[in-house]
Amino acid sequence: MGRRLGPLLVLCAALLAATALPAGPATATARDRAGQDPAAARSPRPLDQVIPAPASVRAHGKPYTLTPRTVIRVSGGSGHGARHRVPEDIRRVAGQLADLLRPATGYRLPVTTRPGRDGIHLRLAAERGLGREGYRLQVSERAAVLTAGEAAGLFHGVQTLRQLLPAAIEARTPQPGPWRIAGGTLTDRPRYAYRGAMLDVARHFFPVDAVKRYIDQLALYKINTLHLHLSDDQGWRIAVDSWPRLATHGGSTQVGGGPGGHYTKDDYREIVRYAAARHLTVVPEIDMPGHTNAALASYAELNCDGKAPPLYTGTEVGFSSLCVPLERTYDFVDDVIRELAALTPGPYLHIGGDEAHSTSHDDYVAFMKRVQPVVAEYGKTAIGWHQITAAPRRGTIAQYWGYDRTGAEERAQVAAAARNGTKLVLSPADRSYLDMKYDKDTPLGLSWAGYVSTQRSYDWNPATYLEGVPEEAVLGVEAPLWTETLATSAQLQYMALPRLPGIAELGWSPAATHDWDRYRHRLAQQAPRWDALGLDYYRSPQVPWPR
Ligand code: TNX
Repeated sequence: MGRRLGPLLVLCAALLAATALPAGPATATARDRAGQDPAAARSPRPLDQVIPAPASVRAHGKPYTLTPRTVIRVSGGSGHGARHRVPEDIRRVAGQLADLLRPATGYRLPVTTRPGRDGIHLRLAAERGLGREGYRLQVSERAAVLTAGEAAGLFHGVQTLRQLLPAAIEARTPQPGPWRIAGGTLTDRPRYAYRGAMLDVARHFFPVDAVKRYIDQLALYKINTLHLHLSDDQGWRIAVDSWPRLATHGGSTQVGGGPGGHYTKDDYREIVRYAAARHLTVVPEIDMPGHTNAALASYAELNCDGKAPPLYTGTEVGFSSLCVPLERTYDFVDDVIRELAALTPGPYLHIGGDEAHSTSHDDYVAFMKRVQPVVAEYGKTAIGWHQITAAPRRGTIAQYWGYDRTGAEERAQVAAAARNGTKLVLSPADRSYLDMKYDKDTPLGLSWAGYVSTQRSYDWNPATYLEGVPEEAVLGVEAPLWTETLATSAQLQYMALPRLPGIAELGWSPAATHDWDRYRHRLAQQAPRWDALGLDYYRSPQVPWPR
């Protein structure tokens, strides 16, 4: 489905853009067709109409209009006046903003350190209450000023600015405009520090470019963490120098028997670099001790019986386990964690730990007790799927992936760990799993946790979701995308959109902004943007899409 729909949508978006090109009445026609009130389309979008919802908004004054003479000013850092040195990461955000605005506007939009009171201004300045990722946007007739204490805040502010402009700003060919931003002041900062999305590149392999496209979608919604599920029964996707067959053999297939693939270390560094430039941290995951058939197939010596199983291309889970009593297992684990930690600038390394159905409970606990210190030894904080709370260790983060049928005992174990200091990332399968079908007719995805409609994925509160968990134990939320049934970027998009923005909003926006009925209207306005970006999405009947 997605394989065909994707290009078709790009074509439709291009045609729409083409018909909208002649100025005047033709523009109005295109907007009428999109089902918008032409008068409303002419007035700029209200400042609160972005996703995630901003923390606070005050409308006042006249809108700011981009013109062919608009400049993008950057300031901050050390020094004074025209001679001050603006840090490289701030200039980069300004460059990203210019790259975003130039194609559709056709304006030059030079980036300058020259002081001035007009234009779009990215200001690095310490301001109370903005934190590491927050920003303030002040819009008047003369200027649109973004202020933040760090580059990440300016980057998130740019995403807001982008969503406040008409969707046509995303087009890569000149569009008619006008390019206006409503007047007022918007002050914004995230509710949670960890706002993640996971991509399973093990069940189906996704090349570097596909991962980059996904990162682009995450950045638009202020997600700051990309968790990569790099190994599973069906494939090992990262080169490890000390155990080369993991990638060359273990990565040589995927679900359904295709050729699979793996990332070289340079590929992985490129993903990390691309993510970092968009203020996302990469969390690599090596799933252990279960979900390890690809590793076991690559090295006979890792198996208790010394025999390598064949590669696996099905979709069963829970049949493989590293050999816990075997010393060689820990050489392997040490080498893999050491090499992966060295490649990873971020603070976290995920060691899986889910569905170890072929590992005895005692072996599981013994394994996790031995492996967590290895992660610490190489300077990283371990994250594990919530079963890891059977072997709690100070500092380790647990990722909750339960659903409505998760047993009370299991929940209680997680809650007890949380009360004892274990931080939690919440990714409840029946809320945040992007691979769950929307309803019975969804052609892709799985349904073991039930159907996850757009409303269901948005309508929950991370702070109160798990009984007995103190609010401050929640580090944040994550939306995993497992790929047993997904093989193309268009298919990833179809499952992620429109649910991903909802999880992003739960992670960013204050609880006070939470309101499904208002949210679904804001969500509907994202569709023309996805069309302009050539992204596939599911037209959920719960959302009042334009046209
Ligand atoms: C459960 S969630 C899994 C994965 C599957 C996923 C499919 C979790 C930690 N394990 O192995 O891919 O369901 O939805």
